[in-house]
Amino acid sequence: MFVDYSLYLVTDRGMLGGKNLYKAVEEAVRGGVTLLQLREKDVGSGEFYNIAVEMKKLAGLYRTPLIINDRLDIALAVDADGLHIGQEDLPLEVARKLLGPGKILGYSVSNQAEAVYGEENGADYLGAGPVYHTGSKEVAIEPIGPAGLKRIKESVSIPVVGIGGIGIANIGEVKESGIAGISVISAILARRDIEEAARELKSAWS
Ligand code: TZP
Ligand code: MG
Repeated sequence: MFVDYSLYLVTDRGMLGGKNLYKAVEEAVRGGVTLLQLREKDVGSGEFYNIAVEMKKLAGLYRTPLIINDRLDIALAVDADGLHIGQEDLPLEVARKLLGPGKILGYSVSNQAEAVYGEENGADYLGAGPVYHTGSKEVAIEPIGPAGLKRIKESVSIPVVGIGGIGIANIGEVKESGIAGISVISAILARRDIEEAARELKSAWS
C-alpha cells in the first residue's frame, strides 16, 4: 500500500480549545494533511471506539489513511488502516501478528538500536523523536535533533517520520535529514486557522 507520510497529523483534543475534533481534523485534511493518527489518552474503550468509528468515516471521505494510537483492539474493531505503538506498548511482533500483513504498523523510536529493531520486527514506518522539546507530551528523552533524526533515517530502509516540536520554524532543517515526513500535533491543532496551518506546513515541506 502506498502511503504518503509527508504531513502526518496526530490528534489531541486537549489542544483544540473547545473546537470540535472532527471539524478540526476535516480542516487539517483540507489543508493538506496526508495521514491521520487518532491518539486518545484517558478515555474509556467505549468512547475511544465511538470516536474511532466517526473518524474512520471522515478519513474515508477524504481518502486519508487512519492510524490508531496504542490500541490494537480499536484499530481492528473499526478496520482502521493501521496502528501506531511505542516502546511501552504491545511487543511489536505481537502487534504485527495480530494486525495482519495488510495494515500499516508504526513504531516510536528514539535511537538507532530501536529503529533497527523496529524494521526487523514488522514496523512499516518509524516515528522518530522527540526531535525538539515539546509541550504536547511528557517525554523523558532528550531531543534527538535533526542530527539524531538523520542517524535513525540512515540506519533503516523503511520510512521515518520526525515527531516532537516540529513546526514552520524548523521544518527546513528537519527536511534536510532526508526523512519521509513530519508528524505534528500543536503546529496544526493549536492554531486558530487549522486549514491554513496545514497548508503552510505542506508548502514548506514541498
Ligand atoms: N510523541 C513524541 S513527541 C509527541 C508525541 C506524541 C508530541 C508531538 O506534539 P507536537 O505538538 O507536534 O510537539
Ligand atoms: Mg503508545
